[in-house]
Amino acid sequence: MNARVDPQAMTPVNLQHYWMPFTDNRRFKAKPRLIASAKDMYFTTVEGKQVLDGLATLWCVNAGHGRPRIVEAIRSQAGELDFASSFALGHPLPFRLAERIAAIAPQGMQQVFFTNSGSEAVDTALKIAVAYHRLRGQGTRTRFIGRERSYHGVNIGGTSVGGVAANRKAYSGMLMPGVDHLRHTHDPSRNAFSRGQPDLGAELADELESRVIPLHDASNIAALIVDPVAASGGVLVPPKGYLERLRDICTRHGILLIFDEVITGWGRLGATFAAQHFGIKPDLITFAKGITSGAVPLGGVLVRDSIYQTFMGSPGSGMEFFHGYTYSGHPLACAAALGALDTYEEENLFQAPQAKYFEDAVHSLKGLPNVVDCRNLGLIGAIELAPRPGAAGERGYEVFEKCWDRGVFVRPVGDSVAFCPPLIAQKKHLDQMFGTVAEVLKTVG
Ligand code: PXG
Repeated sequence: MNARVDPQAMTPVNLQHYWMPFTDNRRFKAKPRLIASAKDMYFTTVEGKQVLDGLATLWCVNAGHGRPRIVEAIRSQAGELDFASSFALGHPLPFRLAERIAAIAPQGMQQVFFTNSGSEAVDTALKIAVAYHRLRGQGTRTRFIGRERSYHGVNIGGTSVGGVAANRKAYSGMLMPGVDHLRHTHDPSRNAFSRGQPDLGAELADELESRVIPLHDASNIAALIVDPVAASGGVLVPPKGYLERLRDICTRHGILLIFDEVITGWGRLGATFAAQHFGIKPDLITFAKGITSGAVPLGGVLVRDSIYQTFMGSPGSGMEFFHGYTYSGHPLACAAALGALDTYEEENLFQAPQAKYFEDAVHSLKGLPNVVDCRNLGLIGAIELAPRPGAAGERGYEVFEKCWDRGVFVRPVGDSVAFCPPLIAQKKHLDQMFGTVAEVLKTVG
């Protein structure tokens, strides 16, 4: 509903008891930002203010808010079948959804395991990798390689392979053993203001073969996991040829390659998955977020057919994979996903129609105060600001707050500011978004 909210009609909200995730609770509760409703590209706050959603909320509302097919699918499913489990029982929806996903997934990756979130998808993919090697008589392959500044969710597996230092610090002693990390690919000294993929840095992939594999031995390594574009790490676009080299090295050493496509999936780069955009075949793809356009939690893992067949060919009878969530394949989530896929398809949204206009808009911010980098791919991008001496992150946060006050929502990532609008964004929305950011940058010292 896009109707203006009457603040008088709202019950006052007690902010005390909800412990908000990944939030500076004290700062937020001192100056709350509460959304009452949302439609298409805009939030309406409880005060009745319209705010343009420049981040698909949390990199997920790819079809925009309140889209009729998704809303209707959830409504009618709730009245038909609220819940049936998928543990040795079933209902048609996850089968239908998996078939639908298989039809648009990379060739040879036609099997889908459902979870409720991206974090669960990541931990599921890690387990599939280890169990797969074990079934093939390679039970020593239990180590994982991640990458600095990559984000793979908050469960123990994902935190361990993740490379965002702040997310790991408090949990250092409880993380999974046997994990190593590649260095990240961000190099503004060579690649600042690249449009699309940077030209330089493919050789950064080589340390996998020259340093990491020799250190642990390939026979002990299960998989490498990377997010093709590291989004919440600051929108780091991979250099040309880098992902291809990773694929090649993994193949030569029998190491599985996991693409974490929780953000890059579902049209963000102008294809269903980044794997298709880059023309690279990983062995496993994790997804979540955009599959339902954020309307109901749902995640999953797309699995290479031969990996699935290894499980199905395992000796004896009985369960092939000791893993699953109560709500794997939940009817409401599957219904929302089918509604979202209908919307994406009918409106050709996986082509990210405004990607070129978006690229020009991101790079139009070059030259404004403190802007030291602009980067983009598909419909995701960021600018990077020089940090204030002794106050890293403050400048980025100020831009975020001032944009919000002027009716545009963007996300600070340290001193970077990230942009990830819904795929339905039109030129006029991008004009409003980047016009506001430009105006704000001129006021931030
Ligand atoms: N992998 C990637 C690549 C993600 O971006 C997850 C896994 C975990 O998904 P769930 O559904 O468990 O949250 C994500 C999630 C941020 C931010 O600050 C980004 C995410 C989550 C929370 C905050 O940008 N991405």
